[in-house]
Amino acid sequence: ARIAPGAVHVPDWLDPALQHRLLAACRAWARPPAGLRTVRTPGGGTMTARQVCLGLHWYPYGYARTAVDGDGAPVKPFPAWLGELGRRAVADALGPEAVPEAAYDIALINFYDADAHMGMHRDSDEKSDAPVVSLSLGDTCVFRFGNTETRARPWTDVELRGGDLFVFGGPSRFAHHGVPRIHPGTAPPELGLTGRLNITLRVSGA
Ligand code: MD3
Ligand code: FE
Repeated sequence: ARIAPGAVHVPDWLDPALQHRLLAACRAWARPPAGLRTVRTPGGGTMTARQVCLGLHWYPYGYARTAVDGDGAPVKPFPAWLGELGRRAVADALGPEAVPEAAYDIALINFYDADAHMGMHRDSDEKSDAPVVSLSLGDTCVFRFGNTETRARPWTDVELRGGDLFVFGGPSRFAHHGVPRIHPGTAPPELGLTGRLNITLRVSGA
């Protein structure tokens, strides 16, 4: 479904085998070095969703080659198969003409437990307007898609379920968005994941 120009939600895009493969890969990426860490915000707070990065390490607000607010180790590489998955996702959601020329080279993976959330923000640290690909696993969440100008209303709330794809390109690439809440216990039981996991694929433009 098209939520806004360039913002397309494709429910159930990941088949169960791909969900299992992605979950197993995320569990391996979450291990040290440069594994899962708590993101520290410049004001001295911490984000409730924990994160692991591939390709480049995101920290508020920039990218680095090492896990600067983690253990300082070099960031794990971004695998080619994940980039291919990203290109297929964009082609399916927006059409082949929207697939970027540049390769996907960053993954940010967020782990949400029952109480985690993410405040309204824009993603503007990439030097590219290539579409962002979002893949969800596990618990359903409320995803809030806002507007480009302000963090405030108007916004649209959408339920994102495990297996869903969302692509944000064109005029939606720099829209505000957030995750106000998780619905605990809604993950498909056969996956073996407690909580929610979101993988975003990005082009750094670097
Ligand atoms: C719209 N993640 O990692 S995914 C993030 O579910 C982030 O973990 C949320 O916001 C999550 O920055 C939301 C959907 C999403 C991701 C990136 C976007 C929407 C976006 C970038 C631009 C516009
Ligand atoms: Fe974001």
